[in-house]
Amino acid sequence: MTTTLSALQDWVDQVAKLTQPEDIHWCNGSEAEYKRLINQMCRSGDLIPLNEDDYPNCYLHRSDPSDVARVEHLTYICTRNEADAGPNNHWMSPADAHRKIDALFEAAMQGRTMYIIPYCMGPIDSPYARLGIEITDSPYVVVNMKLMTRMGAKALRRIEKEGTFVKGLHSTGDLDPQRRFIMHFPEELSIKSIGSGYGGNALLGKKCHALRIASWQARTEGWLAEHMLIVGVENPDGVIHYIACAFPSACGKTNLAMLVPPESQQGWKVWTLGDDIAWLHMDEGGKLRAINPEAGYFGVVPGTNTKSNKNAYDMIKHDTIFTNVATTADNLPWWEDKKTGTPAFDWQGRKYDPENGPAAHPNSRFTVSATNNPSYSSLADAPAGVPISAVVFGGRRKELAPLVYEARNWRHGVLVGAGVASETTAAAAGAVGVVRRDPMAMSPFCGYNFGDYWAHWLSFEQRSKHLPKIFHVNWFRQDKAGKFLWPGFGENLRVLRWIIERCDNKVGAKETPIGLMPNAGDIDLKDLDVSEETMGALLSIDIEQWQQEMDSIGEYLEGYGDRLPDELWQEHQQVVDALKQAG
Ligand code: SAT
Ligand code: MN
Repeated sequence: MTTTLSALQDWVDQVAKLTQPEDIHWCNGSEAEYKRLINQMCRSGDLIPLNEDDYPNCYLHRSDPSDVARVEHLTYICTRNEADAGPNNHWMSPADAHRKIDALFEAAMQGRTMYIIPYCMGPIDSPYARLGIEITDSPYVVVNMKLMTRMGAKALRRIEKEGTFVKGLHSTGDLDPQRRFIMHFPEELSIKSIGSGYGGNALLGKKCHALRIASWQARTEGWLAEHMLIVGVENPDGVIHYIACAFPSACGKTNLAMLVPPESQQGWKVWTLGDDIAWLHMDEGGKLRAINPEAGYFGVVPGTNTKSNKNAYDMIKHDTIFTNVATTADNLPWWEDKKTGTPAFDWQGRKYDPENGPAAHPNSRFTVSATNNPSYSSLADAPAGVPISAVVFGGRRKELAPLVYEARNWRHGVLVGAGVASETTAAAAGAVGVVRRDPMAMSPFCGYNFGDYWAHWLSFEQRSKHLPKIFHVNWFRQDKAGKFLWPGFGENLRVLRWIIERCDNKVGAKETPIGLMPNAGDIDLKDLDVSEETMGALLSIDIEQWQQEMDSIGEYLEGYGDRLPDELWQEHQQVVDALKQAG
């Protein structure tokens, strides 16, 4: 397979000349091709087949121990004007970036096969979908892209018809962290990544294309590319509300997207549209509609058990690629909190020894096709996407943020999103558990200046009177002894129900300085081991702490200088004033 599109052929020729691969393979996306690559990787040791009886068609990949998470300090946005990348990104001039990274790509594929992966982000017939080509020398990337995207011949045909596509060039290089870079050129719709084979650094359709480059495209074209799960919540009458939620990496997006209603919530059902990324477009009626650009999940494994996420537990029992989990003596995959089995070998393949830390890497991952998911919504393939009733922001906060509150209006909601902060997790290299600002959960993923991004969010208010309501949730609040106050997981449905009732104007709310909060008794606590007193603590706001929080948000926003929209300052001042009055 080659191509009729000369711009694509020219680029492939250029890349081949620079990287000097031994072979070139155009991926057609077929099952046979997937199997062939899997078998080849099993022979080379890149993949280890897992227990075929209990985990059919499941494989383990062990990455280089220095290459286990996204590397934000090596990730660059390369725009002509530095201010367009903003203080939220590392910046390098396009000329310097190309020079630096092309030197590393020189002869990088010698002795290797160069794979050309045409892919489509979004349903293949959707007007909202966007196309890309990833060139890589990693068969691990190819098989992951097969599960994560609509990849192959159909995508290539659409690329040839439309002529535009995002160019992604990737090589695992020598995996030396000193020679590792993830560079984005939004003005050229291109990405270059070298020196890592891991997830978000190497599967260029995901964070690099569907968030960093797409957020830039979205701004010029009038839509939003967001770090959000999309979930359909069906009530006992069969009415489904669709909700899009933005939480930072490893804060439970996959669990919420695949939520299993507890027994007390008779008749409620939850359908998964997406677990990580949403593209939101405004339709002719002024409604925001969401598609999930991805076709699979790249989820955190540790903590997955039949209680926390039964759907995910079952979903990853077949046709799954595991990365950096441990194994048992009978070659089953194992991870912390699996609640069954014992580890024999850790994620590095060493004999398990608790002295060496957790058996599975805390950021170990599964890759599966979304169609493996028992709660998969068939509308995940609908070209027009689904209408969004509510947008929900959230983070991991021990204190401060209540279980749930609602923004007064869209503008206030943009401030609530801009003020998101969360304790860091193992999804990115660096310290874990430190509170950092993560506006809209997009801090590592927005491909341009956050000041311009908030202005873009605010601009939607002028375009429609039917925008979703905006909420903030926090499942992670703790008491003084460090115990979680809210049970989370399936019980989060109770909070989603309040959110839906607010969208349908079926329930009232209490005005507070930070927004609208549930009245006592409006969140269903039936059959739940949460006392009225605990609920009071979950829904309490500490005025003094919030004053400090608003100061800290203000300081953060000031960093955006004159790119910060005035409306956001006004909203900030309004909350500050309300807190002062209450205090
Ligand atoms: O490594 S990924 O960026 O793909 C996963 C994540 O951090 O959410
Ligand atoms: Mn993510």
